[in-house]
Amino acid sequence: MPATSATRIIANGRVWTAVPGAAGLGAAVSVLPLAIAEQQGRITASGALHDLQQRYPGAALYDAGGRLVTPGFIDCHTHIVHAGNRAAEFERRRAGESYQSIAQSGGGILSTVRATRAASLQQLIDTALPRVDALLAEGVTTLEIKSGYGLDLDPELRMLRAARAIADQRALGVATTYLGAHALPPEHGGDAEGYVERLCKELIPAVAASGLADAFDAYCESVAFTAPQVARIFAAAQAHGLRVKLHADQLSNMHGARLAAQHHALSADHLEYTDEDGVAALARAGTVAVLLPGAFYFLRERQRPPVEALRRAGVPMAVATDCNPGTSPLTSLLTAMNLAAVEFGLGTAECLAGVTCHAARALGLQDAIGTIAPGMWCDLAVWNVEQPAELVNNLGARPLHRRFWHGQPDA
Ligand code: DI6
Ligand code: FE
Repeated sequence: MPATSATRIIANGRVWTAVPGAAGLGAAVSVLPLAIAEQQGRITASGALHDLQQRYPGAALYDAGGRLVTPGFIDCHTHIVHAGNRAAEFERRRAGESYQSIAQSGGGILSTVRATRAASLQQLIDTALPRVDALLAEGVTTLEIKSGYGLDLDPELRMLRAARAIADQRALGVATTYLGAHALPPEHGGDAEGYVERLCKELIPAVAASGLADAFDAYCESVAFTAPQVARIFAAAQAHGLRVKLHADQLSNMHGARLAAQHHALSADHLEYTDEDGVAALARAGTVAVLLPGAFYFLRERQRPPVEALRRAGVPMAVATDCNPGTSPLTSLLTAMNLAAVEFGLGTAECLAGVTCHAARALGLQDAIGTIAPGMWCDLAVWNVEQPAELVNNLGARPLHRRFWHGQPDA
């Protein structure tokens, strides 16, 4: 490729990017004065402005004005496509009822299933877009979107189509996940084994064939599916070419982390009740631990994920919103970072890596997004802050100056 064909140089930034796998993420955050060259949406080089201008004469210049530049943020766990709302359940929980008891009385996930099944594709898109826009306004350039509130073939495909449509209508990347094992559909009358059988034989093959799902997810929990059931379901998903993720050990220790690791899952998410064995299994498998402090906060959970053990074992930790109508009605990744810092003790660099390189790994996209390096998509966030710590510290601030997706700045 001729060196003169760079389309843009992002100049005068103070750049933070993680070096995945590097030790000492919890230590000081270093920021380098760097220019970034971009061509056809991808980063081609970074270095001194003078050098890049010599290498790419005629490139357009974008002046970051000395601002902090980070990789675009990645929200790697959301249920942002859904219908209805569950504010009434929030009131019930505040009156003392538990999430589990609300779920067992037909509320919880199943209440969102009823609303989502009744919604059209257009309604699903229209209700999700304001939530998506709130994330974009905080520098998010890639979003994972799960299905799982349809629990039958047509409404699950509709949710996944809505997710793909959102990617067409906004400047962002969307990774879709078929959350086929979220809850037992009501029409199965308590017959979990029957639904597992149907998932393996009928639903997973059909969703995989649709090409609408990039990965598969399950909820391993007392209110959802047991570990042996998830093991069967994962085997079917993998046989159909889908990589797996797991909602693991959120409300109780179901040994979900171990199960996820056994299946070489991309990620195990939540992990409040994960024990040392589970942490060791994640480390061996290279599975990302996705921390979801929004759900922890809204459920007033007391048990914290084993962050120190994860850190010691070198398990990459990501941070996500878990945006969902029941346990985490949260559309702010910056707030999730703040909660991860305050409630779970993550450092600034851990929070930043958690929404960039480690979030990318949780989606299997670490070779394309999440760091600022040649060959990666030029997805960036330019911030009106002096130090990275402000992104974690300043709750409710609106620090984004500009977002770049695939090399293009937002208007
Ligand atoms: N993610 C989930 O999928 C479940 N909890 C969580 O953190 C249930 C979400 C819901 O109640 O709708
Ligand atoms: Fe979730």
